[in-house]
Amino acid sequence: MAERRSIWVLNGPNLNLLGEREPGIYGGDSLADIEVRCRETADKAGFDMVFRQTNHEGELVGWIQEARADAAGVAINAGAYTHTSVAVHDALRLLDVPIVEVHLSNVFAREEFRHKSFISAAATGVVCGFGPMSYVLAIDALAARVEL
Ligand code: CA2
Repeated sequence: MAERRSIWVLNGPNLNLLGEREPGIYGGDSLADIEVRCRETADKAGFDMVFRQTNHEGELVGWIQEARADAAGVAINAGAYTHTSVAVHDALRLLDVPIVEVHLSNVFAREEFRHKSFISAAATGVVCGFGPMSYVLAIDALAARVEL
């Protein structure tokens, strides 16, 4: 059987604390719960999954560079770096595969500083506001874009 390709899901700062605070904004699921749903979704679509979280901008940039050699598609919730990071933007620009920007919350219904994203201009598309389902929708969208 041919080796399966991988969808990468990369998560930025503070997302390791999901489920512990602010369930009204981010829902009650932990990141581990979300990972389970992502793995199920990718598996059904015929893909393996790389799922990671970091609180460090440089590590996130390093993982995006690593994804160039392996990923069939990348879903990224860069957390607060969404609104600040030219480095993450530049790294994403170097990817040749589809990219979906993901957010649990509807960033456009929140504070003004969350309306600006450095990720969107480098992404194929954006999913926000659906809680953990944003990740599922992003993976389905990537799978639809990628040839197995
Ligand atoms: O809605 C999203 O997914 C965000 O990317 C989440 C980021 C926020 O900075 C973006 O504007 C939108 C923040 C993640 C913080 O995670 C928390 C986890 C537990 C408790 C509080 C925040």
